[in-house]
Amino acid sequence: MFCFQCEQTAGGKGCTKAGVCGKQPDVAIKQDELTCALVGLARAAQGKSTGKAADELLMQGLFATLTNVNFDGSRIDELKKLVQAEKEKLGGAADLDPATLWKGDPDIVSLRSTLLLGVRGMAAYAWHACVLGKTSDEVTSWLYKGLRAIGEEHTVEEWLGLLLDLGQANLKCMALLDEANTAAYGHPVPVKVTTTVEKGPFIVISGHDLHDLKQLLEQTEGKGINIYTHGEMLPAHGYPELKKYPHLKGNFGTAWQNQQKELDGIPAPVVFTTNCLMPPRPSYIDRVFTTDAVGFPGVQHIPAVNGKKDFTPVINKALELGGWPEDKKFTGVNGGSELMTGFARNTVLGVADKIIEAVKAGAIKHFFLVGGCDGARAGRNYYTEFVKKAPPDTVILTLACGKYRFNDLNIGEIGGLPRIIDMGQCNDAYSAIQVAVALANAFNCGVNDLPLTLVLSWYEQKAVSILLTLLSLGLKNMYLGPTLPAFIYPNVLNVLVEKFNIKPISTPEEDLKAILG
Ligand code: FS2
Ligand code: SF4
Repeated sequence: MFCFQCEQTAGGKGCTKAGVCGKQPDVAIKQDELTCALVGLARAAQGKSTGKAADELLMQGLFATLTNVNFDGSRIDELKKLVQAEKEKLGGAADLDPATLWKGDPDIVSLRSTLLLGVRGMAAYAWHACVLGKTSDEVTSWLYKGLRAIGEEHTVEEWLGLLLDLGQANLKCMALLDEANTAAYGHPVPVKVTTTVEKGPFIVISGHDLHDLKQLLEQTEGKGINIYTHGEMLPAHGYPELKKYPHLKGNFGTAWQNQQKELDGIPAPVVFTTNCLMPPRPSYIDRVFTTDAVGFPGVQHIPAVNGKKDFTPVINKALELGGWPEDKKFTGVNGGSELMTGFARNTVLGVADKIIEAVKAGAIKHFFLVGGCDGARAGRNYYTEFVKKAPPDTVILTLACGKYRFNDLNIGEIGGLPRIIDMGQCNDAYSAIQVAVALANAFNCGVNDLPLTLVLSWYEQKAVSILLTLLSLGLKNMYLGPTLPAFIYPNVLNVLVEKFNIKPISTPEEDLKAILG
């Protein structure tokens, strides 16, 4: 096997014996075969109009290969068979040879891999929009185009062009998902979320899929079961059409890498709707359920039948386990017991006047977007320290699961706005981009001229697609950590440094000094 797609890859180079994530070599090889079959499907689709079945399979097949999504070899095989059947319907084409997927001239391998990983990330977002009935020909056809490109020869310049094109396509994809989420559930509003779990039966739901949460809320209504979000599901509390359910009570746990400790022994089932699933320990594997692209051998899967999911097995498990006999208090990683979320673009732009005024009056000197993924690496406390050490006249915008490092901190307010502004999940980077563009317009400058610095943390492939979007928008001077991606080889990194002045994070003190002068 060979896999170097995530931040925790072995030795910072690549997993070759087994995944640090727990992915077994046979599954890694099957995922490569699935990827190559998807390239075949994309080839067969060239110049033809594809149907819903092929398009959805393309998204699901790519989604299943993301880090911490599907560890179940039989499900990967099943997907591959379906892909091959769709390919034949389109007249057939040769698959890519799996032996060539990660091999060749190092610069080309680096560029091609970055494109593939970006396509994987974008497919996940496209799928979330798709389950809410929103698709875009432009977005879907870019997924086919990206996959075809992986099986073609290109010059370095052409690869770089493809990466930036993907960034633009992913911006459209995130816009589509934003439209899907807000059309279905309304615009998020600021909300305080408790970390206390009330006594009695409950269900924990993790991942990014709001549609799954909605179905679970409907099916548990009036059954005496409370629902708690976990990980990237936290921002769901801000959506009016989800928060209206009184049994959506709070948030349990912190970011994904802590799940094996946090889920051990809880008297409740846990549903994983997307990444990030870690191999469940024997002590709680019988309480874990997966849906959608997620899978793990021996874990019960809730399938979608015509888009509908029947969560009865999860509900029965919650009733059987019964929850805790008393309310149970938990805290975030810094000891706080309340998490604030719901500051998506509509809310922030709604107070844009106030923000602009505060900047003009000097009350806000600088904005930081401290966002991205969390992970297990010790160096990730950089982000906690960065937020703690940021001067009181600065505002921290945040999104994705990396925020669990600091989202329970109370670092005060400026002009009635909290200094930590949680804009949502990783895909809500779209919201942050909209806010940055609006601020740039208000100040009559470019986004790079704003008093705004992006301090990003990455872990998996959705972060890759977002990074490409930010580059395609011409954003410069971003800080990236905790380490640079293994698939960005030195020559490619040089290009990114030259063109975009991307910097690896150093220490919070040094970086703050360099940014604020
Ligand atoms: Fe976090 Fe994991 Fe959001 Fe990533 S929960 S690292 O998949 O997509 O962020
Ligand atoms: Fe290794 Fe990450 Fe790939 Fe898992 S997803 S096999 S940890 S590089």
